[in-house]
Amino acid sequence: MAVNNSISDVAIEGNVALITLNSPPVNALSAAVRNAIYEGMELALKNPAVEAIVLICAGKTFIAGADITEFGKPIAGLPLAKVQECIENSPKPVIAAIHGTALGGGLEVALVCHYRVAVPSARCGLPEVNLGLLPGAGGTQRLPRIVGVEKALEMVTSGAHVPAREAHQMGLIDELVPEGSLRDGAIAFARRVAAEGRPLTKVRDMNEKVEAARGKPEVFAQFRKANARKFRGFIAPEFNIQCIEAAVNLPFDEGLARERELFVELMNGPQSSAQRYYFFASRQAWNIPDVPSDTPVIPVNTVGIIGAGTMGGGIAMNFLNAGIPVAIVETSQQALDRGLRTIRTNYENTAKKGRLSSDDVEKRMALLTGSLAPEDLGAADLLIEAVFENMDVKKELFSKLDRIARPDAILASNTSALDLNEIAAATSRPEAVIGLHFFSPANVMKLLEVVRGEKTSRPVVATAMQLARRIGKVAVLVGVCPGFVGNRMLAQRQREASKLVLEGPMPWDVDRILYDFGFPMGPFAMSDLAGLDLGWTREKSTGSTLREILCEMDRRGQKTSAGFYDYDERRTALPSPVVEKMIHEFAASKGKSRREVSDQEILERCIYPMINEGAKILEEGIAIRASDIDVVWVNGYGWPVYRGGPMFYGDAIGLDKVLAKMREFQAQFGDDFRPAQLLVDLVAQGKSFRDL
Ligand code: HSC
Repeated sequence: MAVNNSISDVAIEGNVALITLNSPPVNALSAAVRNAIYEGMELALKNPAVEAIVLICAGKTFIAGADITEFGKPIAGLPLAKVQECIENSPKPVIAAIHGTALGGGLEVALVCHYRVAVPSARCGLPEVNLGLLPGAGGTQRLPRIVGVEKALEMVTSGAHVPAREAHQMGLIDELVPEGSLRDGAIAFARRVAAEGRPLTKVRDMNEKVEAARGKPEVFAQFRKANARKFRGFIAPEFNIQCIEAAVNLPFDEGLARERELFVELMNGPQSSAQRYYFFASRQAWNIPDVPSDTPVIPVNTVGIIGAGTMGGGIAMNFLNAGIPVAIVETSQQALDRGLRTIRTNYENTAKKGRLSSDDVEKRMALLTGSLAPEDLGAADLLIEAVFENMDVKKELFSKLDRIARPDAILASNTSALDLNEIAAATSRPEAVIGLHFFSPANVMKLLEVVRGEKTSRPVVATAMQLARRIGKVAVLVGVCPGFVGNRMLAQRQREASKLVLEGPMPWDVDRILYDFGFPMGPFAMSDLAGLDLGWTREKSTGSTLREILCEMDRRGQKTSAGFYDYDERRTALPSPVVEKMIHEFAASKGKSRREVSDQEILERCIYPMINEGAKILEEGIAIRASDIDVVWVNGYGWPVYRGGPMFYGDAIGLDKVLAKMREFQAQFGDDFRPAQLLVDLVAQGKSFRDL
């Protein structure tokens, strides 16, 4: 007998009922899926021939969680809790058969099943924290009952996807079945459970592990302390911890009620709203309207990199990590040796931390070759230039690469600000030229700005985006303008920060406000880290900016233990009396009288011009959508994801308020604050960036 509708299929295989869910792309628990599970259960329970039930999914994954698109909308269909009760209280054993990922609500459904089997490639996790949430369907109460409090704390606050073998060792999975044999393996397991009359295990009744942790508040205190830096600014990790505490200290049903209460609070709060927005924004960024997914791509099997400096080396590591051979070219043997040595040292340091085997270090290094002859890059499919930022140098290099590279090769520049169209014009194949703006350190930072020149061909764009995915980057397609999206907006913040210290606040005041806002560090700490002498020379220094004066004083940033801050031997940044005095003198020499500037003004002066610049970027078509700008800022500049990104933040404040403040600042401080036409128009129409 078989019953099916478009979402699920119930097949009876002898004494086993197989409920197969089929709701692409990820079998999320939409109203239809919840209803389908319930109906499938009813059918299986009613059938006297059925002695055990298997819940399995078609497609690429087991249930990957609640349907996030339903959040914030009125509830339709059966509540998940009712579906879970039906499974957990079933008089016939229910077995979850897991492949792909059992995530969030998906794992919570598996946890109400009496047993769980999985293929080795499957992964389990409760990633709700990454959406600013907590597992709201009993996950925080059931997980610690199986894996213990420490592991549960780790899992719910990191959102990590635990591989099936590890989950099996933890007791989360009862049996691993061979890859590719999930259906048969699960049916065989179900038959055994039925034949042996194994108990209908309810995780909710397994109290041993939570009782063991009762009366030990220090476990939670230590966990909070150890992770304070990682959790800074986020609300969800703390709420997740409180739920595990509830699992330890309260009876199951009370713990469940506490979990639900905290879930609802998070769901209705601003952080989850921002993080859920970001989830979709980061996926949306891959869609390029005029470059559909069937656009032909150019095979990239080898990469050539020009420049073995910090940037070139970091870029090379991305490809080596993905198993793509890299040839790297430098101008002197010394620079080449240094570059290759740095790459090896980086890998060896990772190996020392246990995150890479020494075998893997050697495998990666074996894919790397160095040379002093650019001609050696003639066979590469993709050539990436990572030399210093000088237009003449880049143009000369590209014209040379044009002569060397294969006719079908892609020529990429890692420029962070220069005009890509001008660089492309130095070649006979501007359609093959693209910008790949990696962020430093290039082997660590997730963001890749893919810069589309006016002549870049669609296959070249499609190839760059696909390649970005292959090397694990978050790619955002941008157009050509000075600084592209990220650095162009950053310049606004830097300008205001520099102006502010001449008006009243000290660098550490400005930094504190931006740090408290959620950035990893403020603009002055960031400048100290990068080095104040980037592009500075003593010969050409005119002492006309704070930065130049600091460099002249040999305060060049962290590397000289002094910059805007003083640094102690542990690199702790300390407010500097020398700098304070120097700023007072400098401001006086410019005729600036100092005033009290409120924290609020510091924040608005730094952030609103960025939002405004984002609007100009959209107006000019440099970014495809406002959410792409947010993806750039979250991944490239440490914008706190719980604030969505600058454009989301602008919408959240209200664009009318941003505009009013920009006008007020314009009247007070001049045209640096001229509002973007798009901002003016959106406000006039009562719209937000999200409506675009
Ligand atoms: C949750 O489960 C809350 C629970 O605790 C229940 C609470 C009940 C509360 C009641 C109490 C009152 N929903 O990533 P991809 C889409 S929260 C909707 O590119 P991959 C995605 O947008 C959830 N859509 O694929 C994309 O759509 P597009 C916890 C979802 O192979 C497409 O699927 N779960 C969705 O690289 C493909 O996605 C998670 O956080 C969802 N849950 O990765 C897991 N998940 O094609 C979130 C995906 O139109 N998902 N989509 O762009 C993931 O991590 C990844 O998607 C996977 C697949 C690893 C599953």
